[in-house]
Amino acid sequence: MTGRSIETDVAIIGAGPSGLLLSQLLHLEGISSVIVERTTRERVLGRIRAGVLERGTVEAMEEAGVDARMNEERIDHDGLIIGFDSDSYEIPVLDITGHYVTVYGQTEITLDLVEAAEARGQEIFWNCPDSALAGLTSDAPSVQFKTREGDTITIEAKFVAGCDGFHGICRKHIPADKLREFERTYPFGWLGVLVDEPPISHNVIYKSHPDGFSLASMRSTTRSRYYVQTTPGETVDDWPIERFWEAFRKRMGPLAANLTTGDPIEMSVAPLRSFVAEPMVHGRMFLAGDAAHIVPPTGAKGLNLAFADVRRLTRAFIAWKKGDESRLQAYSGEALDRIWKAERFSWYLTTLLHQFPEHSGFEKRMQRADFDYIVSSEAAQKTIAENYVGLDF
Ligand code: FAS
Ligand code: PHB
Repeated sequence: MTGRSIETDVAIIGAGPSGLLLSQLLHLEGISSVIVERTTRERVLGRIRAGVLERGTVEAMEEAGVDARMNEERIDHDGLIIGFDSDSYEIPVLDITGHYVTVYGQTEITLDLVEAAEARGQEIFWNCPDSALAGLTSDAPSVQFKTREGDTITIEAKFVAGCDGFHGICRKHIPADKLREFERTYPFGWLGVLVDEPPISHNVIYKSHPDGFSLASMRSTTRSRYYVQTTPGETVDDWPIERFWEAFRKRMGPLAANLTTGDPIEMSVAPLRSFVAEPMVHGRMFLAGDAAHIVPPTGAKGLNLAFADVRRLTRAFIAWKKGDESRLQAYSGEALDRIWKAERFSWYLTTLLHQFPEHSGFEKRMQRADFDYIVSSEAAQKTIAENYVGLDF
């Protein structure tokens, strides 16, 4: 067994979209970084998650110089469809805001960023689950871990970026007397199916039904991504694909008239929660992405929030390199201001469209009245549209 030290500007914990984008943007500014990832390259690249990108996320990919494939394969959406029982309405997002939302899977984004990292010779330590952070409130924070070969690596950094997701270690290094956590766990999950069949709609459909919520999205013109609301504790094993198609078809109603079913490429259940940790900084450690916040995927905000954090943190590091630490000091407060607004939007759409076991007839009427108000009000549609394309960065 041997040991060695590596000096770098930023030690990045996590090679998900946040860590990979941060490393790429810093590299373009001459700021060095080293990435430590708990799991394998294959597992990171095999994850199937988000699909809808805000304009800011598209800009981030362009800033990072990794937008070539995205611009070949992207699908731009000019609206979103909200449905209730047998009614539906298409909110003309492009007409209202002047912006599209873009469909390009997170799986592809992660691959684009990993390939860019490897092309530039970026140091990524894969399969290193036991990082130890030290000196976070000093001028010389460090990260120590063992490689899969058993070598001990110590990263001597100027900063640590906690990009290690909801289940990571970085947030847990914020002292309990300084950390404030806010959480809402929803009484349902989402079962997602990826299938190589043409999507039923040109725009994303968000559909409420007495049996439960369902969503129709896509990854391309030949690959669809569908979801149904599930009850707590249900797993993929409770949902043979025939049960999924029956529920999806019933909940979508006439909107699924042109549905073609098939065997899934992937099926997975995700719990739904809203979560925010404050502050997103401790000494010289900064949190970005799911390490600091989680949204229910109803608003398609998770990945987009992560990229907004990373863009903001990058600009703060660029200022630091020029001798100005004020942006780093402002990072947490400014990021949280936008995060809470996205939490609100995601919570609002989730509450509007899902079946809650505790809801009485009154709450169900409130949901329907909210839908009817949206259909009848340009102001209500503008509110949804401007949040869906992404609030100003
Ligand atoms: P990630 O969780 O993606 O990445 C964190 C990385 O850190 C992981 O690779 C992890 O292995 C690593 N890590 C953890 N602990 C570590 C340690 N101790 N040391 C080193 N590395 C460590 N968002 C949407 O907008 N729409 C969706 O439909 C959607 N669906 C989702 C479904 C699921 C099941 C999940 C979990 C999330 C979903 N999201 C969705 C949100 C998701 O896209 C996140 O917002 C996005 O992955 C955030 O990226 P990161 O912040 O990089 O976190
Ligand atoms: C997806 O395409 O996976 C998707 C789209 C919209 C959402 C959530 C997920 O709100």
